[in-house]
Amino acid sequence: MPTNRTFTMIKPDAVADGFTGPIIQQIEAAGFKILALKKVQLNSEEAGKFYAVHAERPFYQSLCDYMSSGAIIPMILEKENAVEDFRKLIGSTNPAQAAEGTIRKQFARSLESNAIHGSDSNENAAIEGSFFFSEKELI
Ligand code: 3AN
Repeated sequence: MPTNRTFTMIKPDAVADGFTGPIIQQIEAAGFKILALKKVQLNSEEAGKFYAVHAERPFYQSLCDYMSSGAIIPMILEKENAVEDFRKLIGSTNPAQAAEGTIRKQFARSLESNAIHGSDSNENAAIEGSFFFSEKELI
């Protein structure tokens, strides 16, 4: 995946709370183009595969339960410097510590139910994006 792309998911808390529209509006207003988007629900095995990198962390099972508890909206986004700029737009992992105006500050419920995911590197953006989308789904 080229370096001007990143991967995101609106998480079950934000979808259930009715924040899909406002979050997408802020993503587009920040200059990101949506290349691919869908609404899906993972089962816990699929969530476990997605978060395999966290398998040894104490919160892993809870994270997998939460991420499979409802619909999510995965997306592939395009913008110059996409990975870094998107991490700034969403704010710190813990919404209590996220900067004012960031998506997590505005819409997240808690550290675990933190509204949105953003890839942390170009390499992970490519891996995570291909978990949900094939190249031909990117328009
Ligand atoms: P980020 O999503 O900001 O890159 P990661 O990759 O460290 O953060 O964590 C992945 C997800 O795991 C977070 N989005 C959050 O839902 C959950 N998580 C991270 N740290 C904790 C924690 N200490 N307790 C509970 N859940 C956590």
